[in-house]
Amino acid sequence: MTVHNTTKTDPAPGIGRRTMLKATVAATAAPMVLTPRRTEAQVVVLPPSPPTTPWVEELPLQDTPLQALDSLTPSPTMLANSGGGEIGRVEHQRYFDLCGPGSRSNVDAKFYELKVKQNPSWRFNGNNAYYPPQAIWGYEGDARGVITPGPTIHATYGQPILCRIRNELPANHQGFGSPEICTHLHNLHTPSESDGFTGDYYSATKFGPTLTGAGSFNDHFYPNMYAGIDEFGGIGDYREALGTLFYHDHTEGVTAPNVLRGLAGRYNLYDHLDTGNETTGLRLPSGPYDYPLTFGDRRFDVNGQLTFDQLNPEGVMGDKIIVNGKIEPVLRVARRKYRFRLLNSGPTRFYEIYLQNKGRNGVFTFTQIANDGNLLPNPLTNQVQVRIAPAERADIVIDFARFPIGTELFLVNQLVQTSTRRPEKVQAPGTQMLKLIVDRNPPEPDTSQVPSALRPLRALPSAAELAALPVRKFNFQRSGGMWAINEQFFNVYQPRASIPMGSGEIWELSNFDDGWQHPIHIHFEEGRILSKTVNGVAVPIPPNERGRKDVYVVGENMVVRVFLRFRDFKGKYLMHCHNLTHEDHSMMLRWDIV
Ligand SMILES: [Cu+2]
Repeated sequence: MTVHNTTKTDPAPGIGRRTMLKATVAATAAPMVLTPRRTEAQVVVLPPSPPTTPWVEELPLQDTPLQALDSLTPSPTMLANSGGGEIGRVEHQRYFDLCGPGSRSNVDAKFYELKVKQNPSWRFNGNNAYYPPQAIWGYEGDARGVITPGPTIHATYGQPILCRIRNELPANHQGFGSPEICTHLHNLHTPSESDGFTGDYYSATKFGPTLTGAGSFNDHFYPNMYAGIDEFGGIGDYREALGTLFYHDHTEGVTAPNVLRGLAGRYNLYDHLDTGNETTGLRLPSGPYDYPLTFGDRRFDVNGQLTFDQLNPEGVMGDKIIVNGKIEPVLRVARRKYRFRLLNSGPTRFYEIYLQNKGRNGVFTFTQIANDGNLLPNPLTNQVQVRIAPAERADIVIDFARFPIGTELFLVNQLVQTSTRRPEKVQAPGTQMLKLIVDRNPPEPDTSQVPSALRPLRALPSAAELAALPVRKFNFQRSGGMWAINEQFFNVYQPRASIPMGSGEIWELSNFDDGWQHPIHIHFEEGRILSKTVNGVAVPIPPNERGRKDVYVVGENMVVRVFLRFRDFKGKYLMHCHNLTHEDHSMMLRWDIV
C-alpha cells in the first residue's frame, strides 16, 4: 500500500491530502467508519504482540546531547537555497533582529544537522527471536547512527539555533508511513516557517501544498527566545520558559505512522534558572542525572514486525510500550536524585505512571517539577502518580538515596486502556514499563536540590480584562466517520482564525461526546487553563495543570477554557488533537497570526 500521490505536488487547493487518502481507502479496502457512541463492536481486534523478554536490554547510563557543528554545507541562507537543495520555504522572520552581533541575542546561531534515515536493523527487545531486527526511521546526528528517539539537542535561551533537517528516507518506501517529512519542535516559540506546519512536508522530489518547491533539506530557525520579545524587549519574558520539548514528524495525514516508525526526539532548553548545572541556578539534578524517558505504544504482528493501520480512523492500540525505543528496558541508577523528563510520544495510549517496588505491592513518592515542559511555580512533593496523555510531558525528581544498593524498582502504568478512544480505569498493579536498578553510590556528593520555588508564573489578566477578551469556541467531535472540529475537517489552506499579533484570547475547547478523550495541542504559546466543566458543572483544575500548558485533555462532556497570547511572529500555525490518529483523520485546524 502506498499513500503518497504520484504527482510532484500534493492536491490542488480545496482537495486535502486526507481526501486523497480516503480515495485510496475506497479503492483498496472496505471503507471504515467509526462505531456508534458507546459501542465498540466494529473496533478491529488484533492478535496480541509476541512474547517479550523483559529487563534484558539496558538503556545508556546517561543521555548524550548532540554536538553543534562549526559549519553547514551549503551555508545557510535567509531565502531558501533552492539551488543547493533546500525546500521552497519563505524567508526566515526576524532573523537579524534575533540573531547575530548587535541583535537581541548578540550571538550567531549555533548549527545542528539531523539526517532522517532508515535504520534497517533496529531491535526492540534485545536478542528476543520473536522480535527480529527490522527497519525503523530515526535521526542521525553523530556516530550513534540512526536512532529513535533521535539525539537530544541541549539548547539555551538567548542562543539561537539553525537546525538543518535532511530527508534521506528511501523514496520507494512501501507499507505504513510516507517518506516525506515535516518536523515540528513542540512547543518552541518558533516563527511559522520553521514550525513544521503540516503542509510543509518534503522530500527531494515531492513537496506539500504550503511549500513552493521540493528539496532534500529544510533549515529550521529556532530563536530560543522567550515569548514576549515585543512586550518585554530583550529576549522576552523569562517566566515563559520551556524546558522539556520534543521534535516529531508532522506530515499531513501520516503523522501517526511516521512517528510510529520512529520520528521523534528530544530538545532540552535551559536558562539562568534551569541551567543544566546543579551547582548554579535552581540546582536541579543535571548532567547524567537529567534523563529523558520517551514512552510510546506499539503493536507487532505474529512475525514481530511493527504494524499499523493508517487508513482506520480508530487507529491501532499498541499493546507493547516502548521506553526510549525499547520494550521493557533496564536503567541502572546511582543512589541520588534524578530528574526524569517523561514524555508520551503516542500515538494514542494514555499513561498513569507510578514508581513501584519489586514485590508489586507498594509505590514510592516523587516530586513533580514541570508539566508540558514548563517548570511549575512550586514543586508538587510526595506525589505517587502522574498522568500523561499523548504529547503531555511531566518532569519528576526521584531520590534514589533512600534505597540500598541492589534495590529494584519499576515505573508502571496503572491506566487500563483497551481502545484508542480513551483510558478506562486505574487498576493496580499495572504494566511494568521500565526497570530501575539502584546499583552504585554516586562518584561525587549529590549537591542537587528541588527548591520550594521554581519558575514564577505571570499573574492572569484581571477578571474584567478577561471578560473583555474575544472567545473562540471549538468543539471536538466525530463527524462523517472521521474526527472533526466544529463539523469541519482539516483544510491546509483555510485559516479558521486570524488573530492580530500581540493580542490575547480565550479559547473554549469542548467535547460533548461520551466515548472518547482528546488531548488538544495548540502550537506556539503556552496557555493557562481558566476553568473546566463536566456536564456544565465546574470541576477542579488539578494542581499540576495550574501552570502553563500546551496540551489540554478535553475529557468526555467537558469544556476547558484556556487563556492564550499570540506574540512576536506571524504566519500559519495549528491546533489539533494529539491522539495522532485523530489528527491524521482530520481533527486539526489552521489558525494564523496576522
Ligand atoms: Cu482526539
